[in-house]
Amino acid sequence: MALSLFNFLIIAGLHLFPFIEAATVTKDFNITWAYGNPDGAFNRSVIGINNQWPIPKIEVNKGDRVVINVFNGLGNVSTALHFHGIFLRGQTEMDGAAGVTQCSIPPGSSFTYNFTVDQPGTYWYHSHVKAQYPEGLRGPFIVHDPDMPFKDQYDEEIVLPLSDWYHQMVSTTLMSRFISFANPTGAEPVPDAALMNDTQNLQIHVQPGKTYMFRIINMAAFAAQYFWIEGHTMRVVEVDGVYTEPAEASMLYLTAAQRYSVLVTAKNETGANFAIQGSMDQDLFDAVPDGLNPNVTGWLVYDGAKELPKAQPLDAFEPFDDFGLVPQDGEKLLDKADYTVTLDLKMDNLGDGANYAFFNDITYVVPKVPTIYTALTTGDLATNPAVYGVNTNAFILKKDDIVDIVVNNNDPGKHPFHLHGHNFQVVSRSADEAGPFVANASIEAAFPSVPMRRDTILVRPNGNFVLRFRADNPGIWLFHCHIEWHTASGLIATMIESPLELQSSLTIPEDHYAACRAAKQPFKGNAAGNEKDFLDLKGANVSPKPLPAGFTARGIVALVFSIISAFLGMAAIAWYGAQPLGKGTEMAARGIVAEAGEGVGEGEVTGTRPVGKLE
Ligand SMILES: *[C@@H]1O[C@H](CO)[C@@H](O)[C@H](O)[C@H]1NC(C)=O
Ligand SMILES: *[C@@H]1O[C@H](CO)[C@@H](O)[C@H](O)[C@H]1NC(C)=O
Ligand SMILES: *[C@@H]1O[C@H](CO)[C@@H](O)[C@H](O)[C@H]1NC(C)=O
Ligand SMILES: *[C@@H]1O[C@H](CO)[C@@H](O)[C@H](O)[C@H]1NC(C)=O
Ligand SMILES: *[C@@H]1O[C@H](CO)[C@@H](O)[C@H](O)[C@H]1NC(C)=O
Ligand SMILES: *[C@@H]1O[C@H](CO)[C@@H](O)[C@H](O)[C@H]1NC(C)=O
Ligand SMILES: *[C@@H]1O[C@H](CO)[C@@H](O)[C@H](O)[C@H]1NC(C)=O
Ligand SMILES: *[C@@H]1O[C@H](CO)[C@@H](O)[C@H](O)[C@H]1NC(C)=O
Ligand SMILES: [Cu+2]
Repeated sequence: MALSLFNFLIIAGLHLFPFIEAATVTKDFNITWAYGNPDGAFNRSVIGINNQWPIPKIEVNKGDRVVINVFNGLGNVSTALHFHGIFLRGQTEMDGAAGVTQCSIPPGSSFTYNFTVDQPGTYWYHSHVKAQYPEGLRGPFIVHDPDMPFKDQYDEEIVLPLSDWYHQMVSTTLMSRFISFANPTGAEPVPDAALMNDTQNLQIHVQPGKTYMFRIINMAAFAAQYFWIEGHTMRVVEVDGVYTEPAEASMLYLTAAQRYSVLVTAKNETGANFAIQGSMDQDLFDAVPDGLNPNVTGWLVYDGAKELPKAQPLDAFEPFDDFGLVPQDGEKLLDKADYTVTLDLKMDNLGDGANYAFFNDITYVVPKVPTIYTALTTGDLATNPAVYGVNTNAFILKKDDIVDIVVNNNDPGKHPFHLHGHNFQVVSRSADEAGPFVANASIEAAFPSVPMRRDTILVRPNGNFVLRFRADNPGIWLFHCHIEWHTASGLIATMIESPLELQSSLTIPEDHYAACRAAKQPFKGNAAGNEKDFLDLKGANVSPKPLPAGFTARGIVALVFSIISAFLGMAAIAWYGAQPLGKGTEMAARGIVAEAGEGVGEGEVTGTRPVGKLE
């Protein structure tokens, strides 16, 4: 009786409200190399889709099913797509994190992402293979909502992605320079330009008196941007997919991966046009190269015949503080945490002389077996973090526990952290230089009663934050810095949420395993691929060994400097001798590097890298 009444209601509902029936949005994406020159200064290879770059915006309605048939047409590199901010409830295998929720898709292979979207808002999608999205494989992912609470308050919407941009290849050239004994301080490559909608000098034509909703997305590899529109104020109504009580802002600060929707009402007069300015946060850059233009300028154009004014110089940036935003749904501060994950962040050198990023003294190294497959194939031991390997920073979350993630930033840099599979309440965030978070009654009493929720949050230099969420989405979810350089140098932890439930609820589509087979990657057993003894991690992927005691970054700099002068010396000899580097010179180079290697961490600097470059 109850069941048939229920069925009746469902059927009646579908008939009465046919428009609530969800659609399936299908895309065929051939991921291919293309060319791009978005700042007009350098034409480079970029990663496009169907031979086009910029890649298409994905637009769906809340409730839709999304089917993306990916073919890796790149020929020389593997790939995978992640849908940033989409919860994928019950669909963790579609999260696209290579080495975590799937094997990366090798050239010539296909892979179908197939998932439903039950949340509205502004998101983006991007490659989640090491350092690949900065080559251009990133674009907006917009989820429209018929019940959008502010829909009567604006006339049109405009998707406005911001980004930084590099001229050199990020995943190859710049990455090998970044994680290198020749860069012991870990200085990140500085972008060559800032972009707005993957171009510069963008003109947005507006009509007097109309209100526009701008969906602003920072798709950067590295740089946060300040963003403002001269002569106009913005009303923030969404932050990372969460509607907010409207909040006035004259300037935003968007870290890599953050999004805001803002309402902007056009003036009634058409007498002038106004600069829209994005400006990269140069605090992030160790050294600002001469001639760098950190800005990207566009215009709100009221009258195409009038001038496009230059942006006014500013003495200081005073962005809106996101911490005070109040979610429109009024979700209250969750109860005190059942489980706290404390992550102490530092940057340091390892025995290969390169600089790495660490949580709790462990730098992330992608496991041999993607973590999801370890969770599915290690039986009851899937609740033991050891099976996921020593370099994955694995934390096991229990079903429906309230979880706090505390990050203590023991580094003078700013880092934007992102959690997959969830958004989180930001219950505490310190100022610069506050040191580690220490709980006490007064600080807990000061937690906001309705905290801001979002999926990407900045931790300030030598500061801390506390994030809170309910572990109600069984899955494998990364928590990582969204500066792609730091993701690559290991600033990642893995949240293993309800692994036993995953074992009974997940079905992995056959093409996921086919990608592993094509990539010759194991998909059973612990992180090392051991299918018999799950606690035996022999052969697992691990980080380089630590530096011997007493070695410092400063020591490495001195060492590297002496090696470089030796190379320069040899190059000069070769040059004056009008000879290419001959066998003798190369042997000499090997000798010098091997000598250096003995100093740095048990001969781990073997000279293969520097000599390889000479050859
Ligand atoms: C970039 O160079 C390629 C190869 O030379 C050329 O085919 C393409 O048209 C150029 N693209 C742009 C955007 O300038
Ligand atoms: C994908 O694009 C590449 C390069 O243009 C082409 O060689 C390949 O046939 C395409 N594959 C599919 C499945 O469309
Ligand atoms: C792959 O091919 C692209 C386009 O030809 C090239 O720019 C890139 O350097 C290659 N990458 C690797 C890892 O070989
Ligand atoms: C997507 O998943 C749904 C639900 O599992 C299934 O019915 C459908 O056939 C799948 N579509 C494709 C193209 O794989
Ligand atoms: C941004 O660029 C896309 C093409 O890549 C275009 O369709 C869209 O209209 C542009 N947006 C704005 C605000 O100009
Ligand atoms: C523009 O004109 C409308 C209608 O006359 C008025 O309500 C509104 O306040 C004006 N806006 C501004 C910014 O002056
Ligand atoms: C970048 O923009 C800011 C704000 O408009 C301005 O103060 C600064 O001088 C600009 N920098 C350059 C190099 O143009
Ligand atoms: C509690 O912590 C806050 C923030 O660190 C600090 O300012 C305050 O002095 C502490 N209060 C007590 C009673 O320890
Ligand atoms: Cu970082």
